[in-house]
Order: sequence, then structure tokens, then C-alpha cells
Amino acid sequence: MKRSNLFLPTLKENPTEAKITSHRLMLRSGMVRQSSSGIYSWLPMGLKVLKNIEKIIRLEQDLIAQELLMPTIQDSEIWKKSGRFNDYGKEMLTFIDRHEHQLLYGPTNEELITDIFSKNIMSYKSLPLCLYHIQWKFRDEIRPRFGVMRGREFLMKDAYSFDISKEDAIKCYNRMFLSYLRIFNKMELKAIPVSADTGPIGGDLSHEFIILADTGESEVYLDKNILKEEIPNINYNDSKGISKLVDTLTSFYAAADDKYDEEEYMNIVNENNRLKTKGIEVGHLFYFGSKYSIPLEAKVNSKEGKVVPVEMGSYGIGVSRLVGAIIDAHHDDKGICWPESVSPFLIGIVNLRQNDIECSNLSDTIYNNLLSKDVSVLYDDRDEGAGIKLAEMDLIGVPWQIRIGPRGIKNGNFELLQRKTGDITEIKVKDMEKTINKLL
Ligand code: 5CA
Repeated sequence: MKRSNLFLPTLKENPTEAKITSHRLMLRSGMVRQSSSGIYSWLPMGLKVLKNIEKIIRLEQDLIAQELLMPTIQDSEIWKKSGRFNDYGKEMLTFIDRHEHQLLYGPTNEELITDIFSKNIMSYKSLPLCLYHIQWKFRDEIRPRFGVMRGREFLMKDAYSFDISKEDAIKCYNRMFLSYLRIFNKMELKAIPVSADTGPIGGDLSHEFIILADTGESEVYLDKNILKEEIPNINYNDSKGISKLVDTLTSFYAAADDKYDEEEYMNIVNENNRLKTKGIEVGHLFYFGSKYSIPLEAKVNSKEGKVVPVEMGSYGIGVSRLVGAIIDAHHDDKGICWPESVSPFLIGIVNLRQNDIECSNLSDTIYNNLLSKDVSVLYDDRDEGAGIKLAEMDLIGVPWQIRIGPRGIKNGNFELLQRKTGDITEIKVKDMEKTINKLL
């Protein structure tokens, strides 16, 4: 993509409405624009990141679940059946259609997926079943804030599992646990599973996945040793291995403020290992048994010939929130430093002297070479000063910058800068091919 063609309205000044780094940087780097409180338009740059995050989630979730797509608008009847229509309160946006029928904009999908299940699955033979979708949600949050971190409209990956027994349901819960560790790891985030309250979703087993960040809304109390744990290479069929991993990770003290017990914390965790900090909740697992399958009649014929309600769980990831969480974890005073896996572009080319024929020729050659290799590349071909171009490339956080200027060209060189470390390497033009191949 040539910068001259890209819709990228960057801001030089910090917008006053933005209170935290990720919100400031998302506005300044032209990723989003607010349309009303807690509701955002995603501009091309922001949408690219959102899609890359979705891609990582899909690759990992497809190994243990099937993707479908449910609508954003739901019928209020199923919510009346589950009893949550009144419980959810003012956070739920409801409205009446022209036939006087009450609808709502889904804040989550337990009811709808359970209804689909109950109308289509009759036998234990169809289990286990795990389904997910990536869809916009609406919650009329009392205080939307921090940009996409706490929005009213936000993108969520939500998965739902159906099993014949509690034992099988826990196996699925544990597979999700591993899947979440891998997903966040691929985004270069250290996500910590903490035991959590189940809130309006319900149930008696729940973990939140928290990224440590000063701007986080959740208070967390940890045993520092949990930070040292690595994710082992386990197969999703190895339920024993996965269960051992979950047991190990959940054996460390890690609790959000709603589950925190001071006496327990002081007794269990040695003083040197205590860490009270803030975090961003990027994922949440719930096991809730038959809370929805009983009222919505999601029952199957068991092996023994009985009709039994299925055991369920639900598993959410805040897809749009993750964009902000990744920026909070990966930035410096110049701007964003995207991990390669989610970056809108892998390589940026900065032509430092637009009117110099040699600079333009080399920039064009490298650009075309990268395009032919299908590399996502942003080429700043505008007639702007070098300072402006370099500052913008730093702000938008492309992981590798190729800088082409008259001084380097005289010696047959261009520069390669790694955004994250700031390291600059002089590359001989004749080694261009080799260098590019190393980055891919
Ligand atoms: N149905 C369950 C799991 S599928 C559920 O709704 N869980 S949740 O309420 O915890 O939401 C799942 C994830 O969505 C959260 O972990 C969080 O990352 C994200 N999320 C929740 N509310 C918001 C919001 N207002 N803005 C942005 N992301 C949010």
C-alpha cells in the first residue's frame, strides 16, 4: 500500500478526551474514531489489526471448536425463558419492532446458542460439541471509557460448549484454558489466569485472563511465581497433560478483587512473592452446568436411555479490547511497537528524499519486490520532509522500517530499523534480497 493512497488521518497532538496511552495512540495513529459514547468506527489501520487478531483466534479455536455466526439482534423471548431478561437490567439495549415485538441487541449469546442446540440436537451421540462466533455485542455500560477498552459496542469471540457429563465439560474448559494461553502468547501478551466471580453469566467455576497493565480496571493479587511459567507443547487430545497444566497454573495464588481474601493471601503467599497490581481482562471462561440447558430445554437422550440436560460452559475473548491491551503492552514514547503477528504492515518503506531520482528508484524497486512476495508493506511515497515521515512511521508502529536516503545510496546502502529495539543496520543494496527473505 502506498501511503499517498491510504486513508490514515493521524493526529499530531494528544487528543484531550483520551486518558490512557492505548486510547491516545489509537486516535493519533488513525485507527478509530468515536461516533458516540463507547461506539467507534474502525478506520483501515485499526481494522487491519482487528482482523489479524481475529485470524490468530480462529487458527487456535478451530482446533477445538467450530465457527458459526449468530445475529447481533435477538428475540427477548429466550431471555425471558432463562430468567435473565430482568436480571440483566439497564445494560441491555431493548427495542420494539413494527409488529410490537420486543427485540434486543445481544450483550452475550448463551440463550441463543442454547436455543439453537435444543432445536437441532437430540442425542448424546452428537456430543461433545463446541461452537463459537466472532460478533459485535452491545452493553449499555454506565461508564464507557478508555476508548475500545470499555466500549458499549465491542467485538467478542464467544464460544459455547455442550457435554453429556460434568467431567467432559471440564475437559472442554481445560482445552479452552490452553487455547487462551496460546492465543495471547501469539500476540506477545503475558496473560495470567485468575479465579474470578461469575457475575451475570453465572456458574461456579470461572477464570479471567488478565494482562498486567497500570491502566487496567481490575485489581489483581498474585504469587509472582506464576509469571515464570512457560506454556508447554501439549496436544489438545492429551486431556491428562492439559489438566496437569491447568492444575499447575491454578495452584499459584492469583485472584481478582472480587475473589480476593486478604487472610488467605497473607497465609499462602510468602511476602517476597506477593504482587498487587492492575490488569486488563482480555478473556473469561465459565462453567455453569445446566443453568441454561434446563430452562431452555437443551436435553439429549443419554446412553442409558434417559433424557438429560446438557452440561455447558461459555468462553469469551474481548477482540476489540485486545487492540488496546496490545498497545498498552507494546509502545514507547514515540508510539506503538506492534508485535509482528498483529501489525497492520510488516514492513514500512520511508523514502527520505522524495525528489531524488535514485532514492525513488530504489524505494520503488524494494516496494515492488515486497509486493511480489505478498508481504504487507506500507510505502511512504509522499512529498513530505524526512522528519514527518519518520515520526509517523514510528507512531503507527510498523515492526521493520526500510529507510532510503541520498547519503546511504552514495555508499550503496539503505537502513533497516527494528521498531521495538531501535536497532539500525546498514544494508548493502546488493544484499537486499537476502535481508528481506530473513524478515519473512
Ligand atoms: N458469555 C460470556 C463468555 S462467552 C461473556 O460474556 N463473558 S464476559 O462478560 O466476561 O465478556 C467476555 C470478554 O469480553 C471479557 O473478558 C472482555 O475482554 C470483553 N468485554 C466485556 N465487556 C466489554 C466492554 N464493555 N468493552 C470491551 N470489551 C468487553
